[in-house]
Amino acid sequence: MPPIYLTTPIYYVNDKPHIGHAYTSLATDVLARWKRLAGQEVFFLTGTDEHGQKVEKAAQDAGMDPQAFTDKVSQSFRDLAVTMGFSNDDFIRTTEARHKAACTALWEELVKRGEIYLGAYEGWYAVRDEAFYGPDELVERDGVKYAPSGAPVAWVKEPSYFFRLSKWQDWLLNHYETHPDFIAPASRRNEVMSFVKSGLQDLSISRTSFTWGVKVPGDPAHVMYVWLDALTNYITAAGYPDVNAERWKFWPADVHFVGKDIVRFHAIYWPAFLEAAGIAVPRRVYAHGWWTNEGQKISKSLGNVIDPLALVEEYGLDPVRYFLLREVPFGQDGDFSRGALVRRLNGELADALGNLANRTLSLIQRNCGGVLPPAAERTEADAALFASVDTLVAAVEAQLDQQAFHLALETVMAAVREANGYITVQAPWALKKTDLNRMNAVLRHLHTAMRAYATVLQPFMPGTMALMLDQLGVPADQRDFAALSTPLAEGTALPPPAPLFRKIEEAKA
Ligand code: ME8
Repeated sequence: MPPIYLTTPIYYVNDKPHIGHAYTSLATDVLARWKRLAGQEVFFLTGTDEHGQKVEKAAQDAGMDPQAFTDKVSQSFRDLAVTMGFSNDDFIRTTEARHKAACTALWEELVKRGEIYLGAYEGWYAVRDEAFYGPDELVERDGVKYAPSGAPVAWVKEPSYFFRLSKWQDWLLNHYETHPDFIAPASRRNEVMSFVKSGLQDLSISRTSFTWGVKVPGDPAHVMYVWLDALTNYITAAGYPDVNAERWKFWPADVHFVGKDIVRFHAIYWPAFLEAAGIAVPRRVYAHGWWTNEGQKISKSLGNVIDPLALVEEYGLDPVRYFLLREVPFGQDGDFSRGALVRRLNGELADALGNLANRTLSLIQRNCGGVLPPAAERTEADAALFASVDTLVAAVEAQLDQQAFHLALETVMAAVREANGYITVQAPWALKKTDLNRMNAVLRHLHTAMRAYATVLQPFMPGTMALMLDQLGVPADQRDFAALSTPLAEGTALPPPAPLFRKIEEAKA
């Protein structure tokens, strides 16, 4: 199986992480964990974007030297990764020497190929987005001009190097046509294509009005445009410019996970830079939607920023991980509501999944001496249960390969509901007196089903599913997808079950 490379955006260190940052990295983490369980070699990268005017200004506002400031804030993103259970293989910072070397090498390659020229930039710039905008994209309110993102823009005039982006317009359009999976979901693909069709201008890729960035080789009065610097992180971590590096085998990236706010940079500038430098372009850019908080835009000024650490503290890590990917179709905007989180936690995790495990495992304790009953024949009455169990890995994988995390979880939950129906109808507790063999068979079948559910849910809820697999007596080295085809040995001793999820009173939500 080919190795797989998954990335998150590298986050600006102008402020501490919030739920939006946790969300993108969580999705990436789930896919990375899934592919490892499927036996693939995975490289999962995240990190921080530390240069540019926005970060420089945040450091000044904090009265700190920019490097000391970025050291501090970058650490809070690393702490978030630990708290959220992210399994990233590397954490890149754009202030690292390896990254400056990669940016320098890429710049030199572009110069060598005649893709960069010196000129002067005159136009609108939004520091908050670190982006240039055309006059037709702006709206004016109270004498201030704003970008479509809501960020105020200012007029900038300075000498600048340019990248010949306009030259790549037709190549880009052809690439989108011939690689229909390159940008997802479809709404974003359409948006990007119509933007490119409307005409691309050459891109200003250096600045002279501040110094916090990677210096342009041979012209240190210029620092590189922060987006050229930032996007390069994805090849830095794979070893660029050393194409003999161990990690270069991972390039091109399989999926760049991003939010919809930064799709333009990833789906237009990035493939153009790479193609112009003779480097393979990534396979896919997936731009997910935007979270609001109880119906409101999340913003510092509204004081409604959701701190992922506080949420985890309150509800536990795995319910939060589950909720974020379950509640909202990946790719669409979604609203964060505590009530919705509590309903998912109580209804699906505690009641449907947790109770199923608890009931079945308690019966095995009481009626089977705490020992796994032997593998049993499947009867007609077991067919519906196994119809979903036997196809679960393939069905969930097909959805995850489309980044349809919500559908993947719906598939697992539909299977769990099937098992809940099965236990009610089969009523193994009543079989104790009437048909001991059938009771054993039903409990064994439920055990097999739950092993499958817990195995496929590991990427979403690693900690709790490890506990569930412990309770199911599944050895630690038999928890990948391939191991599902080998039944557990008859007579495996199962520990006494304990509740997997704690219900929350709705009133407290
Ligand atoms: O753009 N809902 O960094 P950034 C969902 N440094 N996702 C959200 C969100 C929300 N309300 N808020 C943020 C940058 N995100 C650049 C990226 S990559 C080479 C450079 C997530 O700190 C989402 O993934 O502004 C979004 O794209 C990203 O955080 C922006 O993070």
